Amino acid sequence: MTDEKYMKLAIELAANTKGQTSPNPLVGAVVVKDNQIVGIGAHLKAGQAHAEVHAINMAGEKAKGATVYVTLEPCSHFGKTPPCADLLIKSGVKRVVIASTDPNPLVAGKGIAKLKEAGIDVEVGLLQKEADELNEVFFHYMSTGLPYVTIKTATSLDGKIATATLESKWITSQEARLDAHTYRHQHDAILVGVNTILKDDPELTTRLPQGGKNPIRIILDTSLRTPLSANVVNDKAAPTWIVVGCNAEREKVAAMEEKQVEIIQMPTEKIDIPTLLKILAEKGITSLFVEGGAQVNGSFIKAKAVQQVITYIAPKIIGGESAPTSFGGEGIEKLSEALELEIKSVEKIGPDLKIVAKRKST
Ligand code: AOF
Ligand code: ZN
Repeated sequence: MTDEKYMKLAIELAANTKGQTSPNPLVGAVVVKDNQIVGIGAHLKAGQAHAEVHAINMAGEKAKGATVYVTLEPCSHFGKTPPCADLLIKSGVKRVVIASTDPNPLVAGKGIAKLKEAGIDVEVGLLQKEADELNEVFFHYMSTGLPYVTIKTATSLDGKIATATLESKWITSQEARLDAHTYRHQHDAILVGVNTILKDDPELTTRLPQGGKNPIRIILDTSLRTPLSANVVNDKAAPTWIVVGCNAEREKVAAMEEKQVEIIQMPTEKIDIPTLLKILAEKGITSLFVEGGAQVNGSFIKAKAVQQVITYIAPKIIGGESAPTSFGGEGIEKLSEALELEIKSVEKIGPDLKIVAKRKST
C-alpha cells in the first residue's frame, strides 16, 4: 500500500511535465527513508537532468539505505547525461521500485540488471499500466520509429464539420476549443491541409490562459498553394513546415524558403502519408496532432496511420447531404475494413461531448 502511494506521487510528478520533455519520456522519482519523503524529482526537459538526479540530489546523505520509486527503468547509458543506475548505486540506495521498463535499446533491461548486480533490491511493475499509459507516445516512437498520431475533430451531433455552404466557424463551444489547445501544447507538431489555410488562415498556436508551448506547424500542400501572406508564414510564432509534391514550382519553394518556411519535398507527385511519417520521425517529431480537414483526415485513415481519435460533438444538427463530415476521401466498401477503435473516455466539456478513442492494440 505505501509502495503504491509513493509510486502514485512519482507518476503524478511525471504526468505534470506532459508536453515539455520530448523526445524524452515523462519520468518522476521519489526517494523515501524511514517512511519520510527525502527527495522528489521529475525530468523537465530533454538534455537536462533525469528525474532520479533531482531526487537523489535533494535527498543528499539520506539516500543511503533509502527506497527510490521511479516511473521508468533507470538508464544505464551515457546519453546527454550520465547513467542514473550508476548514480543510484553510488548514492547507496537499498531498494529501487520501478513501474515501466525502458524500451530504448540503449537501456532495455540493462538498467535493472546493473542495479541488481550491485546488490540493490529491485522490484519492477508496480502501477505499470498507469506508467505505460503516461509514456504511450515515447513507447510508440521507440518501438515503431514513427510519431504517435492523434486526429482531432469537432462535429455537430449529426457528424458534420460544416454546413452545405461550407460555413464551419464555430461548431463546438469555446470550452471545447480551449480543451483542444491543451493537446496543441502537448504535441511536437500540428498538421492541417492547405484547404484549411486557404479558408481560415489559422495561427495554429496554443492559446491557453496559462500560456503554453506552440507546436511546429505542418501543412500538407501538394502544389504549394499556401499564400505568402498566410499567418503561419509570417507570424514566427513557431516553425512552419510545408509538405509538397515533387512537382511543386521551384520559384514558389524558393519564395517560401526566403520566409524561413521549411519545405519538405516528397519524392512523389502526391503526398504519401506513411513516407511522410517516417520523414517526420527522423526530424524528431514524436507526436503529431492532426486537425484535418476532411481530406487530410481521410488520407490518414486510409493509411491506417492513427493511434488516437479525439472527437468533440456539439449538440446541434446541421443536416444536408452535401455538408461534409470529418473523414473525407474515398472511404471503404466493406464494414469489415473499418478502422476499429476502443472508447477510452466520454466526458462533457461545457455544452459539448468529448470522446477519446484509441486504436485497438493488435
Ligand atoms: C531515466 N530517467 O528521467 C529519463 C530517462 O539523452 P539522455 O541522457 O537524456 O537520455 C535519454 C534517454 O534516457 C531516453 O531515451 C530514455 O531511454 C531515458 N530517459 N531515463 O533514467 C529519466 N528521462
Ligand atoms: Zn537516467
